[in-house]
Amino acid sequence: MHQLNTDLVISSPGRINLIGEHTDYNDGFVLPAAIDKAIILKLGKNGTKSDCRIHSQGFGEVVHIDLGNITKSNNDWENYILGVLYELMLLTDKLRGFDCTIESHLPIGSGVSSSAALECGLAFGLNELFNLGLHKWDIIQLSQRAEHNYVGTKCGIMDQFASVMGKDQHVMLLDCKTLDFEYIPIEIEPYRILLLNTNVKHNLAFGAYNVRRDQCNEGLDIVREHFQINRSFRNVTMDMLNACRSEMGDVVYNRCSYVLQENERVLEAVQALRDRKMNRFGELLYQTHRGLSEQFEVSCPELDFLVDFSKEWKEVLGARMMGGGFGGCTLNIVHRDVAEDFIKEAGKAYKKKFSLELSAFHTVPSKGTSIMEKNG
Ligand code: GAF
Repeated sequence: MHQLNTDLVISSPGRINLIGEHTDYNDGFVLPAAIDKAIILKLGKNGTKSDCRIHSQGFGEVVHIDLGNITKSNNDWENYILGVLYELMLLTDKLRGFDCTIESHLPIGSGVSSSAALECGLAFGLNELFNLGLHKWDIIQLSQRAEHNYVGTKCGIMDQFASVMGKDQHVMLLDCKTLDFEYIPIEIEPYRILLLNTNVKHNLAFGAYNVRRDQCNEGLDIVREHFQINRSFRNVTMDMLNACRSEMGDVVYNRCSYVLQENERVLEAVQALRDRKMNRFGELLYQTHRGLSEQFEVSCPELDFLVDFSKEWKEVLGARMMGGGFGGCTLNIVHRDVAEDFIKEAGKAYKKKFSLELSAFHTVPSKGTSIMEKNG
């Protein structure tokens, strides 16, 4: 293999989301943070006009991409790269050939959004390398478009936002309608944020995400046939939903009522954090999990099992599935004194039930995408 050039090293973190799931693409509220685990991208100009050499250490392969001929690949991870390059080429003519080595410290498919970390890290790094003059919001939004157009997931803005905008020891309350956001210090001693990774990703996940989005839109359209409101979920009330319930049918009604309730929970959770009412904060996480499992139907037996298991521990204030669903991690708020025992016991019970290994990691809210090293 050729020696790849490195002028710049970028760290692009994964994210957690404390509360506010499946609300981002419904103009709602979310409360994410970047985490202390990241994808590292080593980038350098290679002197060519359009030849990009991308080396994924995890997949052990080097792919060549011609900037003059960007088309979708059958290779999933490559589409994240191709999507970002495609979107960048629409915005600028300053991009030239480059080398990139990708080293991931994020568990793939675990719900901490390695995909957004990769997209944003690449866009951020190329912006720096070629002086493209993009702002952070350009990077966030073009990375989201890359995922829509090249990967095919019609994701919201949360993951890309969290990866780029993260701040040490803070979570972020983002209003996905206005894109206003606020940093909120996270002072939860003696509790810890613990992720339990089911190590499963049910293949339903991909299509089901877009289906949920369509169902929410369908509900919104039905409400708008009866009430004069602008096309945003934020203008919908529970009374409106109830008035349209029979027309919507149970499935669409359940999706929409979940979204309205979840938005309220996010705001209440922020207040609980500010008031240091950690017990209430934990209860809200359990409520969210129930909504995701029963109304939004994006959980799975492995996630439900872990959340139920956590309820047997009074030192665990709350737990819920995190991210898009159908696998990945649960997020747990655990007293530091029992964290190790909890991990051990959860691992044993999980293995007994599913014959699968559980992995666990603590996270702390951390800074967003940043430059680790720059040569010259
Ligand atoms: C995935 C998506 F990418 C996010 O935009 C968000 O919708 C999340 O699922 C669910 O809250 O991570």
